[in-house]
Amino acid sequence: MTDDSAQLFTTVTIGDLTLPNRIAMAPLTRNRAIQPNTVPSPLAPLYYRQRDAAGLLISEATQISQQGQGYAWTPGCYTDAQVEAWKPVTEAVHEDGGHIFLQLWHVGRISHTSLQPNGGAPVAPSAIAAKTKTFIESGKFAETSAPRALETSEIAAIVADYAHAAGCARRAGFDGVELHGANGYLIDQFLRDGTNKRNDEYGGPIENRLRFALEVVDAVLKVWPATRVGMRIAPVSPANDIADSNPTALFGALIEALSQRNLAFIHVVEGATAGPRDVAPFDFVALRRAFSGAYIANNGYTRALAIEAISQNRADMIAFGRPFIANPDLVERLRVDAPLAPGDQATYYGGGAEGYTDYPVWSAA
Ligand code: 8OZ
Repeated sequence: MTDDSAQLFTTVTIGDLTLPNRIAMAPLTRNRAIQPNTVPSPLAPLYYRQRDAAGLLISEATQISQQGQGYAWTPGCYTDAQVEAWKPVTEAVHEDGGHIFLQLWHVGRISHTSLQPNGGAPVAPSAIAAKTKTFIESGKFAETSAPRALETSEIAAIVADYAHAAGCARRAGFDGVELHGANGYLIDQFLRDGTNKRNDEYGGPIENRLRFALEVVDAVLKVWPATRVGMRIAPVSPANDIADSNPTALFGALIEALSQRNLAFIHVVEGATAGPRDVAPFDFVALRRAFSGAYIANNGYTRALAIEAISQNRADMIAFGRPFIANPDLVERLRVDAPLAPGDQATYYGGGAEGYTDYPVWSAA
C-alpha cells in the first residue's frame, strides 16, 4: 500500500454501519433488466459481487413503480418477482461481507409514453417538457414526452409508492435505501423553481417545494430507521434540463430538514453530473458542515482527489461511478495505484455480459 492511499482504507461509520473503507460505488444505470417486468438481470448478482470490496455499494437507480420508469430495461423494486430477483444480489454481496443500499427512483418528466402505464403522459410537478432525450425499447434515443402536471390529490399515492418500494427493498435484503433526489428526476423537479410552477402547497416558496421530498423521506422512515436512509442530491447540476434560481438557499433548507430527521448520509454530485466539477460556484464544504450525518462525495474524483478530500476531512466517503464499470477491482487498483481501464461507452447501457460482468481484474504480473 502506498502511504497516502491508507487514507482511503480507514473504517468509516455510515448510520449504524461500520464500513471497511472510504470507497463507495455510485449508482450506475446499466439497462440490463428483463422486460416486460423490469426484473433485475440474472447477471446482476455477479456484477455487484465483483465490485463489493467497496465499503458501500449503491444500486443502479431502481424505479418505485411503472410510472417511475423513464428508460428501457431499468429495474424496478415494487413487485414480488422483482424482490425475488434482487435477493440473489444482496445475498451475494453479504456473503462477501459487503453492504448494498437500493437507490429508489421516480423519473417524473424524464420518460416517454411508450414506457408509461397505458401509454399515458409522464407526470411532473408542472406541465413543462424537458429538453432532453431518453432511451426507449426500440433501442433508440427519443425526445422525452411532454408531461402532465400532477393533481394535488395524486401526490399521496406516489409518496406511498416510495414507501412500498422501500419495504420491498427490505424484503429483498438490502442494507438500506438511497433516495434519488438528484439529476432532474421527480424529487429534484419538485425542489426546483425551474420545473415547479405549482400554486398549491407543493409549489412556490422553498418551504413548499421541499414538501414532496420530505413527505417521501418521512414515508420511507416509517419503513427504515434513519440510520439506513440517505439521499442523493446534485445542487448545481444541469442534468436533465433542471434549473433553480437559488441552489444555495434551496439545498441549505433541505439539508437542515434532513438533519432534523437524522438521515444517515447525503450523497452529493459536486458539479455537473458526469461533467465538469466547477460548472457553477457552490460551497460544498458549508453544505457538509450543515448536515448532521455522513457526506459521500461524488463526481469526477480521481485517486489523488479522493485521497486529498478524505485527508482534509472534506468527505466521509468518495463514490466512484464510471471507473467501477471497467474496473471491477477498482478498490484494489486504488490501493496499489494501478492503472485504470477506460471502459467502452458502447456497452454502458443495455446488452448482456459484454461490458458488464466480463471485465478482467488487474494483475501485477
Ligand atoms: C444515465 C442514463 C440514464 C439514467 C442518473 C439514473 O443520471 C441516471 C441515469 C444515468 O441519475
